[in-house]
Amino acid sequence: MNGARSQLALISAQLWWFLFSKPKSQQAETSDGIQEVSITVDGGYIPAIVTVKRGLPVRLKFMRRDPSSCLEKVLFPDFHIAQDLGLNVTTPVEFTPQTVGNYQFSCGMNMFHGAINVQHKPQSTTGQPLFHYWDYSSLGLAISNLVRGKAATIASRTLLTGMISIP
Ligand SMILES: [Cu+2]
Repeated sequence: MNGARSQLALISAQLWWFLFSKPKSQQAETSDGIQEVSITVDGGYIPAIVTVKRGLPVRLKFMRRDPSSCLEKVLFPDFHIAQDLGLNVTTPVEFTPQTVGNYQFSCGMNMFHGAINVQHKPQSTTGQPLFHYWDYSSLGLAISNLVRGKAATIASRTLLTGMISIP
């Protein structure tokens, strides 16, 4: 059963990812009422996911180290921001998210991506939450694959039984 084996491998990979991978997420630090995060632009955005609180100004400090023109612009469509990033300088991008949600940003060509995760409650300073929303979606995917894999196994078994019982 090659299909079942590859299905199992996929599920294992997803479970492994769910349990052990650390999302490259960073929580903004608030000083003087502004939530600040430094983002390095180098072959993408580091960190690519920034967690902030709703209703407080956000200042993302982009330090572009990547000379490729691909990353010379950063777009925040939800906040109507298109910002040019100078090479080897820090360029601030500021906005105040009023609604809880996940807001994507990208390079000018929509090739590299990041996201601002706007949360409702103030974050505890003692540590990151254990699981994030994308972990749940990943677990959901793994479970749905597991269920689909089971269903496929049952279906093929039923089919096989049916074929054998036919004289
Ligand atoms: Cu690009």
